[in-house]
Amino acid sequence: MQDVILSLEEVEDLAFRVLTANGMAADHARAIARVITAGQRDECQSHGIYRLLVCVRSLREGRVVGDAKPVVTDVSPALVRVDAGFGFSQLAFDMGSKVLIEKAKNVGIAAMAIRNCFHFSALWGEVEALAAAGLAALAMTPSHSWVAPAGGSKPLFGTNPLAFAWPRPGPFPYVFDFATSEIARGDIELHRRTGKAIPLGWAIDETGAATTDPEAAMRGAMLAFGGHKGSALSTMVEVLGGALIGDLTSVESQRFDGGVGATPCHGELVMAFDPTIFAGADAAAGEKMAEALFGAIVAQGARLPSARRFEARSRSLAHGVKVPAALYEDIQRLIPA
Ligand code: NDP
Ligand code: PYC
Repeated sequence: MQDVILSLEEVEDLAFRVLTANGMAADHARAIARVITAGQRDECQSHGIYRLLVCVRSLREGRVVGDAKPVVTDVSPALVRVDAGFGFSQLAFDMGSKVLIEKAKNVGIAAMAIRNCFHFSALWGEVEALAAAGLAALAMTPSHSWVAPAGGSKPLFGTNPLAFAWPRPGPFPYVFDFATSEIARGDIELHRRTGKAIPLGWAIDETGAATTDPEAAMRGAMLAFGGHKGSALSTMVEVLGGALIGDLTSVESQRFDGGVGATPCHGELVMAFDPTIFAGADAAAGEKMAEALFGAIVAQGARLPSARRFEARSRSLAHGVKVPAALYEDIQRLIPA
């Protein structure tokens, strides 16, 4: 089947129409449509327009509150909490991040705990927004228990993404953003949709044997990236992005889902650091040092994380995005006649 070519405006408009036609309030739909369009624009297929399928399932199953009003609480000089009210996370992030930025610029370091949110998006958009305000940033969130700990064979951790951004001169910050599993769950779902085998090393089946079958992988367990190291980072995401902020771990989020297959519901921790306060008079020297480091990475022929995404962004802004025709048709069908 051919791909369908859409402009970014068409993607955003389609996402908005799909969401509002399924009962989502306009403010949430706008925030989510923006994030989904950014995912498709940056050729993050697992977190672009494909996510509309799960968003709509979550809405139709009555799990997500489509018109939730996030409540922002100023907890302390360095901590803002946002109760997303069991809506999707995007509006809560947009509202809370304004306070987070202000706090980080006053105190030097600040954190935002988003609670009670359904979370499906890639985290790079969030840390990029903080870097655009001149801050370094870290973000992390649990998901559903799909990933076995290193040395184990039963699902326990979420795919638990961890993202970092460092502000740079010019349009693009330094950003990495990865699942602490070998691969995001969304990529396995996309392999299943298109009937493609997954690479060995992503997952094991229910008996604990390595598998290339996406169905068997989804019934079995995904693997943590980097063995015990990814497993430890994933544990950190569970405790900082769950236990610390008074919200659910991935096991609890899975239990809360009750087999519906909705977007995972839990919390998120976002941290921001102001280099001008940390380094003071040495901030400009610190920026130079960081630039020298990035330059030295590239000088070896290696690439910086997000370089692929930023290239995709330029391409999509100029030429629009490709959406597989079968996916496009499935999404069109989400708008009731
Ligand atoms: P990838 O493994 O595709 O990429 C991880 C990071 O590594 C990216 O920053 C990527 O940059 C970079 N990278 C990849 N190859 C290289 C290379 N050769 N040299 C240098 N850097 C490289 O991502 P994942 O599958 O782990 O995660 C995909 C997305 O899924 C993430 O955005 C994550 O936030 C999201 N996610 C969200 C979840 C949620 O609960 N909300 C759960 C799990 C994942 P580039 O993009 O430029 O290739
Ligand atoms: O792709 O692993 C994933 C994922 C989980 C929640 C949102 N994305």
